[in-house]
This record gives sequence, C-alpha cells and structure tokens, in this order.
Amino acid sequence: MNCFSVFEKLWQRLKPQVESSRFAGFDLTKQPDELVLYKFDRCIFCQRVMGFIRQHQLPVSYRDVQETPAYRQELFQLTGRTQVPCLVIDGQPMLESADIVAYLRHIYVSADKPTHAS
Ligand SMILES: N[C@@H](CCC(=O)N[C@@H](CS)C(=O)NCC(=O)O)C(=O)O
Repeated sequence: MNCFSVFEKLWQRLKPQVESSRFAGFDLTKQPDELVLYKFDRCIFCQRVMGFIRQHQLPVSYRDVQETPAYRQELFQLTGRTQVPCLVIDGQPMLESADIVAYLRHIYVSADKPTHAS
C-alpha cells in the first residue's frame, strides 16, 4: 500500500466527521427559500462562488458590500465580521468559499453529496 492509498483510506474514514461539523446547523435535506450572497466583485473568493452560481444558474441574490456600505453593516450584524463571501441561507450565514460551494453543490447539483446527509 502506497502513501496515497493510506491517506485516501484515512480521509474516507474522517470525511463524514469533517463534513458534519462543517455544515452543523444547516438543513442539507431541502432547498432553502432564500439565498443571499454578500460579496464584492474583485474578491477572488467571491468570484469562485459567483462562478459556480452562474455556471449552475442558481437562485441567489447579491449584496455588494463595496457598492452599498449598508450591506457591509448588515453583514457585520449577521456574522460579527466583514468577511466575504458570505452566503445567507434562510437567514443563517455561511462563511468560507469552499464551504459555500460544497453546500450549493450538495443542494442543487447533488453529484458530490456530503456523506453524512445521504
Ligand atoms: N478563506 C476565506 C477567505 C475570504 C477572504 O479573505 N475574503 C476577503 C476578501 S478577498 C475579505 O473579506 N477580507 C475582509 C475581511 O475579512 O474583513 C474564503 O475562502 O472565503
């Protein structure tokens, strides 16, 4: 057994725990009623999320925190931070572009479901 397959085996064992803590508190069983993305256009992490949304034509509305300072204030009230991208899922904020894309993929694309939700 080579290093890669040892790592792969270990990851398969840890993956359900990692993913269940990553999405703790979020409903992975249904499509949300409302998705809002706080972003600004030059942010590469936002671009990653917006690219995914565009590619899959997902129903997300945008709030640009650079164009509209009130949105930055809103974001701070929601998260205690000004970090973008932040996807607000039925009022519940999710930070981290990788988590946001994984969540959207799970809910709308379904090709790579987090293992604990299946
Ligand atoms: N690890 C985060 C990084 C996000 C990030 O660094 N965002 C920057 C903009 S590119 C930001 O919001 N900085 C301002 C702040 O954190 O208040 C992700 O992948 O979403």
